[in-house]
Amino acid sequence: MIAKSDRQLALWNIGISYIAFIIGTFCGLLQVFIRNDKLQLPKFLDYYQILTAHGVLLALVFTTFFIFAFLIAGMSKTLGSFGPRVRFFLWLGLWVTAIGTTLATAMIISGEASVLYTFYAPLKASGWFYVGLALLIVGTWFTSFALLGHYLVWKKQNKGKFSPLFAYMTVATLLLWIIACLGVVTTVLFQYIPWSFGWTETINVELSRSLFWYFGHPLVYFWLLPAYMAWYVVMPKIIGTDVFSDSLARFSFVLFILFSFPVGFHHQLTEPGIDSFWKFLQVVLTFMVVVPTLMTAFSMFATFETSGRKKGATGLFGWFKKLPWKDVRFTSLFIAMLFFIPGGAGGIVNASFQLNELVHNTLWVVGHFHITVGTPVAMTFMGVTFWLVPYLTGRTFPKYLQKLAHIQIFSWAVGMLLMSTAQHLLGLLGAPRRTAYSGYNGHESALEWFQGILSNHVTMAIGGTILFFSAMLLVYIVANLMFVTPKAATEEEAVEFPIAKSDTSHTAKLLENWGLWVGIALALILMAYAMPLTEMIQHSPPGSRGFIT
Ligand code: HAS
Ligand code: CU
Repeated sequence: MIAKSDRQLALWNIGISYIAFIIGTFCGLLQVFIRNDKLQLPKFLDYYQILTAHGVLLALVFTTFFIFAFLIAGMSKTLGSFGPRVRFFLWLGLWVTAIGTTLATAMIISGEASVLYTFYAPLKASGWFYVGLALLIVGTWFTSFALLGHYLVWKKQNKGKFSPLFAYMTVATLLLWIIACLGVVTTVLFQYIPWSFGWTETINVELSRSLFWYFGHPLVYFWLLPAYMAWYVVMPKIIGTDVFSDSLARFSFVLFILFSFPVGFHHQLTEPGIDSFWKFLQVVLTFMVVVPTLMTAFSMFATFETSGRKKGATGLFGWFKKLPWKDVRFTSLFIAMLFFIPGGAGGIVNASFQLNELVHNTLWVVGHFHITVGTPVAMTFMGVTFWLVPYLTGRTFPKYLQKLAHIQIFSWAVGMLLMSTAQHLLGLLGAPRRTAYSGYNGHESALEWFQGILSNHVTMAIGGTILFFSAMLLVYIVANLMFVTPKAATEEEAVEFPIAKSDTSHTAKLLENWGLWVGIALALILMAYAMPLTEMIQHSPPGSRGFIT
């Protein structure tokens, strides 16, 4: 069991993440109904406001706080408890992030920041929204540097040793986050804040979007990598085996540091002002960043098979039956992985220069991110919640709650399957995203426009409703694990933090040479971005004064 103060830090982070989850999922429910023309919002709310709250609270706030809770608990678990200085900065980071979040959310709720979670210029929010975002990032930096400091102290005390796999992966994730934030911090501080407070009249739109996506793509891997940590480090322990290959796991994380950045243009393929050569280069590099995911998929199947064979499985697929299907910690992660197969495949479609023309700015993309971040990542976090919260509170996870957890996981899967399939199909048929009204094509409303069984806004709404039910069930489970279930009286009752053994005897020393990997990453960033960003500044058209919805 880790130190009490470390547990409190992690619990506060989880608590805030689930508050954001409650509000965010409620806005999601409103969303599918507005899309369906079934609901008139009260006068003081509008579509873009709700959509902004949904995206910011779930994609940015829920994920970030949950991720830091997981990393904090795991770093304390694998490297020992935090010293006073590290602990101070972890608390400071928590509060600064929370204040930034509150400020940004207040601006959204008061209708001063209906700019969606990508806050694309020329949409303009109140300056305080951007200040809130800046504080949010600064807060996460305090936390990130504190955790890196904790790692450095451990390194000093354990000269020549490999860091435990969990800590290694944490460092990789934090480096990715810090380098990614440089882009968004630059645009928020030097473009959005001066513009929104009226110190400058106009904004260079293309530059702001490019700096955003320089951040926005690695952001999706900042969500994904902690889920991969659970897959690589936690999953083998749950199914009774060791990490399949320590060096493969570490190398896949290194590849994410290298290739997550020089690819942001794959979100801007339809935008003018970027020479197609640079788009093409970044599209090619996007296909490079698929490699570490395929390595992960290989490694996972190998883990399942090794575990199954240990338990006596024979034949090609005999191991499948030996997996612990009744253990919700396993089932949640397994379903999460399954969703990533179509999710990632859709990503390949998006990233293909020509196919992107068809799907860009349609509901297809919304379908894509609900089966990447909305299921593989989110469901992995749910699976982690089921043991992390009772581990931190010292409470039990009784059988009846485990049953509910199974229902929660399955209902999320069913809801998401319906909603995202409908979204993908509607997108292919041309239903736009990021817009309240989709009744064009000669029809009065979207209801007349799409009449298929799956290509239907009603199917999407049914899926969304099931998801909301599932989300509330999850909140009920979390509240119980935090405050209600009995404290574990014996060792057996206590819930563990599952960490699998990882054999470092064949791992290359080079893998922990962070300077080298960050250096190569920076070189790739320069190669992909230096020229096009310079061109955007030199040949910028007159900037935009902005629009307020
Ligand atoms: Fe994405 C848009 C490309 C992964 C999240 N993505 C988004 C947005 C979000 C997001 C939030 O290139 C919307 C942003 C916005 O609001 O505008 N994405 C990719 C690619 C990958 C990818 C190439 N995305 C993710 C992950 C996310 C995420 C992960 C969150 C966690 N994405 C794009 C592109 C766009 C985009 C374009 C812009 C679209 C536009 O026009 O706006 C890759 O990382 C995916 C790699 C994964 C795989 C799948 C793994 C395969 C496995 C199969 C092995 C299994 C086997 C067994 C062989 C390639 C595991 C077979 C079994 C059977 C049952 C058949
Ligand atoms: Cu991307």
